[in-house]
Amino acid sequence: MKCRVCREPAVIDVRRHNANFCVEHFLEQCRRQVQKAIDAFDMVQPGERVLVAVSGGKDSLALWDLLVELGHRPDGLYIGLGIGDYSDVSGRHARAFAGAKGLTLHEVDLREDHGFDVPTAAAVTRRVPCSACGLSKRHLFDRAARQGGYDVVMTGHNLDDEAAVLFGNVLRWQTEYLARQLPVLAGGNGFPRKAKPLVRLSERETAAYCVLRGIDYLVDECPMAAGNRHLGYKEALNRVEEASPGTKHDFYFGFLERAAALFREGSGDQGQGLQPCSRCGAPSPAELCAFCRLEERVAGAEPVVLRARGATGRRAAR
Ligand code: Q46
Ligand code: ZN
Ligand code: ZN
Repeated sequence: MKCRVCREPAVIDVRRHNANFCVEHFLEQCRRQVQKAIDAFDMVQPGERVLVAVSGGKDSLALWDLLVELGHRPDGLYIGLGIGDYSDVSGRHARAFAGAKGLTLHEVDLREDHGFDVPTAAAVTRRVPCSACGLSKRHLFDRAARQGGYDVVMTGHNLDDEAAVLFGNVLRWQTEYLARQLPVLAGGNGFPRKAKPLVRLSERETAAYCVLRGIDYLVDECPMAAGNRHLGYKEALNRVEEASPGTKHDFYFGFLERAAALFREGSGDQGQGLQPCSRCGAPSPAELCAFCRLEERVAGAEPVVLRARGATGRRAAR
């Protein structure tokens, strides 16, 4: 197996590009794919301030590193979700990376700063954990960007993530979601621009990037992801990709090129017709925003403690 570029021994094959790469040229390929996504979708302009959503996993750390390599000076934001060891370890990876690179990492802790955590919110609301978790993350990233003067929030969603979400949205013809499933969402009305510069890289490639760059990341999946439909969609697409390399890419980028505009009419902007939340000031369709409603509902509830993978227990309220 030889590198496509230099013919030296290769360390990775990328079947969808029908190519093998040595370390140097694989890293170059990753940088090139991210730059291509940034340019194609106008994700960031020179001089703009970038905030990276950092979870401590491979995708967000690869993204942060790649942006620095490409000449940006992005800050990171880590949100402590209170998901047991998973959160403790992920926070350590995020801090270690920031410390080693001399980068600024902002932190918000749901339990300390807002009086609840994801397992408790899931128990109180009786909904899947990803629901309160996603709502909290969106709210807190938007708020950090607003308060910190950041122009764009970047997240580490990769090609596998986006293809799986698209697959789920198509299966149910969720046209509102399809209208907003873009690698970049314009900002405005109190919201920062949102961008996903890793859409041209697969999960396997972001993992390989971290290993080859010596970046330590949290390998474990979130213990609360069980039952998340997207995992099933990912597995299904992986089987198709295995039999026919390039399918995920064609599915996702074919959607962007040929179908996305059909769903988009009047829904490209975030937050039209919203008013400031009376409690936190975030743009909101109601007097209280969804995050403040969640916080009011969950704060003070008996905290749920994750004992082991997937198992939950309760501890006395503080
Ligand atoms: S952290 Fe949160 Fe994810 Fe865990 S609870 Fe779901 S959304 S799976 S990226
Ligand atoms: Zn090479
Ligand atoms: Zn609010």
